[in-house]
Amino acid sequence: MNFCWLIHPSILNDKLNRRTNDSSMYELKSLAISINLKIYESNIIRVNRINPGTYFGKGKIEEIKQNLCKKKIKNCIIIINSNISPIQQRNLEKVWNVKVLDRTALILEIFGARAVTKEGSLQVELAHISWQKTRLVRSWTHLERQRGGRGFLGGPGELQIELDKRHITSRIKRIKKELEKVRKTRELQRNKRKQLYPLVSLIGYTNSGKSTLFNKITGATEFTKNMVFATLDPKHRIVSLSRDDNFILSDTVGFISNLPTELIESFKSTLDEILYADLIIHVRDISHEDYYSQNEDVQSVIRQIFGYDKGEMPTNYIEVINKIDKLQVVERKQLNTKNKIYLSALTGLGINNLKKNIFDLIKNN
Ligand SMILES: Nc1nc2c(ncn2[C@@H]2O[C@H](COP(=O)(O)OP(=O)(O)OP(=O)(O)O)[C@@H](O)[C@H]2O)c(=O)[nH]1
Ligand SMILES: [Mg+2]
Repeated sequence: MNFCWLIHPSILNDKLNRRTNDSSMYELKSLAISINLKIYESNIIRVNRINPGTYFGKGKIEEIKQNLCKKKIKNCIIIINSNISPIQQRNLEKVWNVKVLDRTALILEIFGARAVTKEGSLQVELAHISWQKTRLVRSWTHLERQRGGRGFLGGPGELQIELDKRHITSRIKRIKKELEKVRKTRELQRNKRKQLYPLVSLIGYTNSGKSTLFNKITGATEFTKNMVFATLDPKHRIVSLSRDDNFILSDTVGFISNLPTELIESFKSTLDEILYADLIIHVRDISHEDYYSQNEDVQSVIRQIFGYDKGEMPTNYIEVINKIDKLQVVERKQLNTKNKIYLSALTGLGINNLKKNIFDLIKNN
């Protein structure tokens, strides 16, 4: 069992962060738990100014060191909910004498643990080594070994990438080539499916209920769990209303705030599901404290995929407002419109209405 110590830096005047410290910490905890890390300690630390060499100030670093020494914690990983530079990472590891990971490394690790198919594994590896490469550039002369990402949990024989930049570049090239093949096959399959039936893609923040909705609509039994990034590879199923009314529903990978750009880049073939969909359904969790900021995060990834400017959204896009069973009955304002449907994927409340809407929308497309 690996222990971790979670630190959420609350940065003074951080205008980009729309979440409360508590909800950021809650999310960080669910990320750590999702790869079986046992949380030893969690702190929200105020950071007035980011120190370029060590991220935190001297006092804080010393305080954490004392705490680590006092409790004789050895196999502990400190996870910082921000992006830290390789130099900051190295310096902190030196003082604390434990492994230090940042948010991107943790997300890459989770994706690595979830990858099942060859395509999924290739995509994760590409994301990981692309990220490693950017870190090599910045501290090439200092870093003898690269760590983080895949396999940091492993004991002896753990998979550490020790390739130099040249090797990484050629590996990136090879993976891209392989992924391009997969992408072409996928494109062929998609075209075949498209000739058959329209494609409807479910997207949304991780844990918003996409797979639960997918199962409810299709009768499938895909893995759903109160766990971030439960789904990595897209799944497809045909949904029929009548002989002439059919569509293909796809369930995709969930999004998260500050998703590493390397992941978005690497998951291109998976994200094509969204790009080529006849209808995009954004599944939102209305019971979540960050309901609004999650929406902004998802919309910003969609814009990135489509290459759109701020404020612009695809026209074939609707929202499903999920988990209304968690609201008080009086709160369940059933303000269904053509583009916004309130339902509960868990209980099935409102599902038939959604199905009907999907058929109407794709018919009039
Ligand atoms: N109460 C309630 N819980 C729901 C509802 N829909 C989904 N859930 C729960 O939310 C959790 C996440 O559901 P998933 O369907 O796995 O979510 P997802 O969006 O596929 O998550 P990722 O694959 O991680 O992106 C599970 O515990 C579900 O049981 C709902 O309508 N009501
Ligand atoms: Mg899922």
